[in-house]
Order: sequence, then structure tokens, then C-alpha cells
Amino acid sequence: LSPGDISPFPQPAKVPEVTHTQIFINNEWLNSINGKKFQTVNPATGVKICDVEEADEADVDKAVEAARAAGQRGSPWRSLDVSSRGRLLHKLADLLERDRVLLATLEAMDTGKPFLHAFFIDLDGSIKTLRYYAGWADKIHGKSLPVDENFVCFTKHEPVGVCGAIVPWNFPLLMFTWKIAPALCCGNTVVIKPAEQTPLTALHVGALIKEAGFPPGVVNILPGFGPTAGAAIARHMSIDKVAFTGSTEVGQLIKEAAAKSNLKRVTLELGGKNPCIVFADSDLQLAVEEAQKGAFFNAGQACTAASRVFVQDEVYEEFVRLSVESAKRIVSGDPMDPRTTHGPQIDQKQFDKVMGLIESGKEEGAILECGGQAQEGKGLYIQPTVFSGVKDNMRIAKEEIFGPVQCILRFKSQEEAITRANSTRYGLAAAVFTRNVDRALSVSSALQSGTVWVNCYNALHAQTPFGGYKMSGNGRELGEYALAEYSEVKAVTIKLAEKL
Ligand code: TXE
Repeated sequence: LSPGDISPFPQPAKVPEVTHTQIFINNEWLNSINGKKFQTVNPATGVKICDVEEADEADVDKAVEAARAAGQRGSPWRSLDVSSRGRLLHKLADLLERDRVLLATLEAMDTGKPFLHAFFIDLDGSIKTLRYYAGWADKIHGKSLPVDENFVCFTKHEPVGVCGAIVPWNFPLLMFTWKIAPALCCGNTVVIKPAEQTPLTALHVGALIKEAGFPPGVVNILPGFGPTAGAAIARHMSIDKVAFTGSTEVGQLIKEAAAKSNLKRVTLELGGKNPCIVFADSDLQLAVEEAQKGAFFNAGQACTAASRVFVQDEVYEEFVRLSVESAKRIVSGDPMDPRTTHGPQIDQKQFDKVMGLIESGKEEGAILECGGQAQEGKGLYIQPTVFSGVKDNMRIAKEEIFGPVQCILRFKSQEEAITRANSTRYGLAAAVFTRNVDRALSVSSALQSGTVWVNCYNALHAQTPFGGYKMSGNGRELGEYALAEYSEVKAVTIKLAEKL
């Protein structure tokens, strides 16, 4: 971008006021019961933004009590007309639109992602998710069933009850709305914990939830840590469902805690090692651009990251050459600068993990084409890194890197590509690049993956279900499919005097 191109873009808020740093329960702002606070830091600068109240088990108990009361029979929330429920979700979407610049600024400060990405991607997705589920609120209905003998039977869809949610730091606001929107649309109440690295946008939305007019206790927000507040949600005896996005390892803990407590329902959206298969008959320039967008978007901190790019023999060298050229054009810098497309990793732990995996790639014999190092004097920034000659048994081909590292692997036949793509414990997303529609469809069918993109990458929509096969998770978020995760089905059977 030249300076002349910058002006049409929205600008970050000048001095974003962080006004909401407390626990949000019953539409009130509270200090933590144990008096603890934690700090949230801007990963682009390493500078503390503010202190936030730290919720623990006792605060979770209080929030669950509020959520349970808010969802009781006869409560204002349970008695609300379904069309009014939809209106409230639309109102919340309106308020996110009003505060879009402030929210995108807070998101960029707290995560280090470019402000314009936060504004155009995270905020856009959050607002659309709220509006999509606002539309569903009065369209969730059961069926009338033909049954034997002199009975009539119908089903109705009821709220599950108190829904716990635990979200990560890579898309804090988007994951928050992916959880609350379907839950509220189905009439549930929510107890949600943002990630400890990124509590700020969720808390600001708490204020908007109150302003929109949601009754007290319908949404409760608990900033805090995983092993304390998060684990208290997972094992709570009075939470009916938990939705989690995060690592596969913690996903296993959540499911175990749910099983050992009250068998609450569990939906999990976990890691990925997503294959992106580029056939020789593809539009190569398009494939290079999309695969790279997949690898480097959000500094590689995406569960959908295109972290294994399989390229067919005939076009392999050219693909590597173009990918390296493209990686070198990525602009890393101040997230508030509109020219920046690449930000830092979220924290030291993630930075160390990514740097460790890059080192393992070098040691195990992958060819380092570009990057491969931290950016000098820039804290948590890592150079966009391209490895070619990657082999299936290398750690960088097997483990989720969650950093700006593109791994390029070579293949010969379609069957080989499918087998290698599927040989992972994960199954979240996959992509196929080809101009042959028969090939696109047969490879899409063969891939063990909750999402398959054809000639595109990271194409996510509120209308489209998202979730994983295998150890990438259970259940689906978004779309009509998510409604089933947030509803109980009740069958009502009536005996009649005679057969109708
Ligand atoms: O994840 P955690 P971390 C992957 C990615 C990343 C790795 C580790 O590979 O490098 O996980 O990241 C809460 N009980 N993903 O350590 O710990 C925690 O507070 C209950 C993929 O950040 O899973 C936060 O709110 N909750 C992923 C959330 O879980 C617990 C996004 C995620 O943190 C808990 C993030 C516990 N015992 C990381 N321990 C994706 N699918 O997009 C932690 N938490």
C-alpha cells in the first residue's frame, strides 16, 4: 500500500479505553472472590495493557447459579417470545457494528493481529454469526410424527440449559460469538471463559449484552485460567453442556471431566494438521496464493492452518519458487499500521514451541527456503518460513505448529496424496486445487475431514457447519447443524380415544 491508499481504510481507535476488566455475572461487574487479578499484555510490544479480575471456582459457582436462575421456567428469558429472542441477537449485532472500530482495536492490542484483519475478518464474522442465529430463533421446531395405533406424537426442541464455553486466544471475539449465538438462539443461558491471554473483547461484549437488554444471568463472562476456572466449568455438576475450542490435549481433559461429573454434553473443536493438495492441472498462481494465505494467516495461529501442502511432481519446483517469492512479500510490523499483514505470536510459550519445531525441521533435513528465524529485536515475531522437501515422518509434518511455517511435500499420484493426507490423527480441514471437477469431487469424498475447500482456502461462513473428524473434535459449530448441539429433543406422545 502507498500512503495514498491508506485513507479509505478504517483507522484504529486512538486511545482505546479498557473500561471492562471485571467478571460479568448477572449483568453486573464484580471483583474476583479470591481477590486475584492477572495482567493482559500486548504481544506486539510486550507492554502490559491492564489488569483483569481472575475468576476461579467460586466465581464459576456464582455464575452458574445466575445462569440457572435466568433459565428457569417462568423467568423473563424463558418466557420471552422467540421472535423477541431473535431481536435481542440482532440488537447485539447492531451494537458490535457501532463499536466495531473499538472492538477491532482491542482485539489487535490483545492478540497482536493486524487491526485491519480484526476489523474486516473477526468483526465481520462475529456480526454475521449473531445475525445468522438471530434469524433462526423463531424457526427452531420439531415434527409431527406418524405412529402406530391410536397415538399422535410430536417433537419439540427445548434448550439444553446452562451452557459452559471455553475459548482460545487466536480468534477471541469470533470464537466467543460462535459459542454464544447458537446457544442463545436456542434459549439457553451461558457461562463462558475467554482465554487468559485475550479477555478484553469478550468483556466489552458483556457490556453490549447488558445494553442490548438481555436479562441478567443469561450470559456470564469469567476471565481466568484453564486449570482453575476452565476446569471448574468442565466438571461443574450444574452445567448441562460444554463447548470447547483449543488444544487436543485439553479437549481430552474436558471430555474426561464431563464424563466423571454429570455426563454433560461436550462439543470440541481442536487442532488440525490440514492437508492442502495441489494437482498439476490446477491454476498454480491461485494455488500458491491460497495455500500461503492458509499457512500464514493470523501468523499461522489457526486450527485450519494449511500446514501440509502436497504438491504434484510436475509443478513442484515452480510451486516452491512462487511460494518463496510470495512469502518474502509479507509485511510484518506494527499491527495498527494498515500495511501490516503479519503480527507476532501470542506469547512466549507459543513462540518457543514454534521456534522449537522450526529447529526440528532444520535438524531432520527439510530444506529451509526462507525465514526460519525470529525477527531481530522484535519480541515475539517470527519470519514467515517455507520448508520444502518435507517428509511425512518429520515432526513439522506431524505436529500442529501453530506458527508461520509452510511445509511443502512432493507427491506423484492421486491415490498417494489421499493416503498421505489422511494419515494423521487430525481431520479438521483440507483443500484440493485442480481444474478437473471429477477429481475435485472424488478427492473431496476420500478426505477424512470436516471441511474440504476446492480451489479456495479458509472460506468460512456462518451458514456452513464447521468441525472435525477424528481427534480434531466432536460436533459441529455454525450453520443449522449447530442448533442440534444446543437443543434437547422432547417427544410428546398422546393417546387418543380412537385411531385418526
Ligand atoms: O491451548 P489450550 P494453548 C493448539 C495449538 C497451540 C496449542 C496450545 O497447537 O499451540 O493448542 O495452546 C483453556 N481445563 N490450539 O496452551 O491450553 C485455556 O484457558 C479447562 C488450537 O493456548 O487448549 C483457554 O481458554 N480449560 C486451538 C483454552 O483452554 C483449559 C486454539 C485453550 O487453551 C484447561 C488454541 C483445562 N485444564 C490452541 N487448560 C484451535 N483449535 O484453534 C487450558 N484451558
